[in-house]
Amino acid sequence: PAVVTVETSAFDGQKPGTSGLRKKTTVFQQEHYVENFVQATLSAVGEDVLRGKELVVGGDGRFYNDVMIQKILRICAANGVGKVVVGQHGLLSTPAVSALIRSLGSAGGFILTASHNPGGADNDCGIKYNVSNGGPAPEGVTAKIFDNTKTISSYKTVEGMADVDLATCGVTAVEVLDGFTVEVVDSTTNYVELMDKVFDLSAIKSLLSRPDFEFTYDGMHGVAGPYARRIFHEELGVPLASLHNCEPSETFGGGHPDPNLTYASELVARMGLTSSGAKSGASPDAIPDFGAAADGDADRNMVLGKEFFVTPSDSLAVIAANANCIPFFRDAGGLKSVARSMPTSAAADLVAERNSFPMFQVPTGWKFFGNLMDSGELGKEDLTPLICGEESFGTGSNHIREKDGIWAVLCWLSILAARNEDPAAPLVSVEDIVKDHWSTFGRNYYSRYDYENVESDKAAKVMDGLTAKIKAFKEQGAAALGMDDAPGFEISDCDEFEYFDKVDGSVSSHQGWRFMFADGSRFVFRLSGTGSVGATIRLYIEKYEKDDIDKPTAVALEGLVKVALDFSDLVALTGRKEPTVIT
Ligand code: VG1
Ligand code: CO
Repeated sequence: PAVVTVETSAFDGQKPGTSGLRKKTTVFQQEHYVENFVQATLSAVGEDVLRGKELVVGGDGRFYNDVMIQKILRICAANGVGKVVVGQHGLLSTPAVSALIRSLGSAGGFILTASHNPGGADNDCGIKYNVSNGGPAPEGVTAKIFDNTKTISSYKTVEGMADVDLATCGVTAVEVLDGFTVEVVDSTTNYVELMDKVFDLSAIKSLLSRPDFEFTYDGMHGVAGPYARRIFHEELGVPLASLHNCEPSETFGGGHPDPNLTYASELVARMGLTSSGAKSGASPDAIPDFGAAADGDADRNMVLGKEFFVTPSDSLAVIAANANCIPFFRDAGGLKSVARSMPTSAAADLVAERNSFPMFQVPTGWKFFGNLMDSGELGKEDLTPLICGEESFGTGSNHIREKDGIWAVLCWLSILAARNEDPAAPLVSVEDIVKDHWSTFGRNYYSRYDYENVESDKAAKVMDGLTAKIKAFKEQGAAALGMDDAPGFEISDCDEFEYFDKVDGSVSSHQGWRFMFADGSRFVFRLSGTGSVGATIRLYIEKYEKDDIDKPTAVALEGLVKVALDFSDLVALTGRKEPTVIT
């Protein structure tokens, strides 16, 4: 095999979004497309940093990942990388990559996933690059990658290098440059060892063996499946029949591997709910006590109780409030801080306030949490242990530098185990735990409306209108907003969210249009950064009630939703009467 330099020309639009580069599979299949992006990434990280070093590579098993992995191996070899560690069959979940980079001390890693976007020849592919702390490449690195993609004229690869067998664990050596090796490792072992350190698995096992507690999991045909089988079945004794869709599929079984009330419909129905979160009327006896699902790359989680949906924002708050049930936090002397993305509800803020620890609000996307977690190492105040989360079904902590779907489920099982220590007492349910939480802290009614695949120019019109309103408010006050026909809803402040990262001094602007009301309610508009066609508009709606905690969410938020839609003129400007998904 010989290193060769291949001439290429730049592709438009290779800009990493909220979480890596995501495009239609056919876009990735263009000649040189993957090579350009991978070379641009390695060049951005720097040959000096990578020479002789190790990288981790794996993905969620979607269509075309196998081809991309072999391309990455060749380009890494040609660029002087010393070793690449690959998950068996090319499979590694996003949290498992983060964990592997950290435990091996690797320089970084590539994750082949478009996460919750559907897969297959007609759907999406994606590539993410994570850095040596195990977290997504920060803004500085992704900006450099994008710059490189615009000027690239050649890339290095290896000619005559056979495809590496990814089916068998072991080391393959390739005679190229100073020697290059590929090690195929079991996809789950390292991650399972970490979970064993973070949690008291024997306490969880006792809970799961209670005859009155039934657990179910839906891997959504993504990469969560192998981890679920190893942990829930082999370690914790859950019968395989309770683990659904846990065989990774190139097309996610033709489904949309996004764990929410709409796309995880099979699990939602099994838990006795409809896609609006209402009870379906199924017989409670036949409904499991706990259900959860993951997205394609297993960093997201949805948690359900019997006939009960836990909103991700509430889940974050409940986990934070009960962190001492989990050895990882308890042994470190308890939680030190909480962080959430801006659109996530303020439920976690209330937990932080009561416990007098700091709360951080960052832009959407996991990369912003990493600096907070590493603040101690960066010479600032150590904020760990830290729990963080997003309204988009993402929760995690500083055990790694990504959100972690299976970890979140184990957190909930730990809390349930702690509340159900007496095997003879009646079961304390997921619903009981959340309702207790609300009665202590009040309830942040919360909902997100997604308008997917809106024509980009129409979406831009909606956002331009909101920008103009913010400007009018700043210059002339609330009277300029023309909200006289919405009595009781006076906007007390509005802005475009901007984040100043105290740890590295970077500033991220235009991170969402926020409209706040005097009673703490708010609505927020944002454009998604993970779609592959057109634009997705997200509308986030939140209303806090201290005592009135028993209403259906749709009822509690009805007025506010109407105000937000009228205010933005979204329906007229986009022609969309209904959102694609409500979560
Ligand atoms: C979405 C979510 C965001 C999440 C991101 C990546 O981004 O809103 O909270 O971090 O997906 O998650 P956006 O820009 O489409 O709103 V994943 O599991 O898709 O890597
Ligand atoms: Co994901």
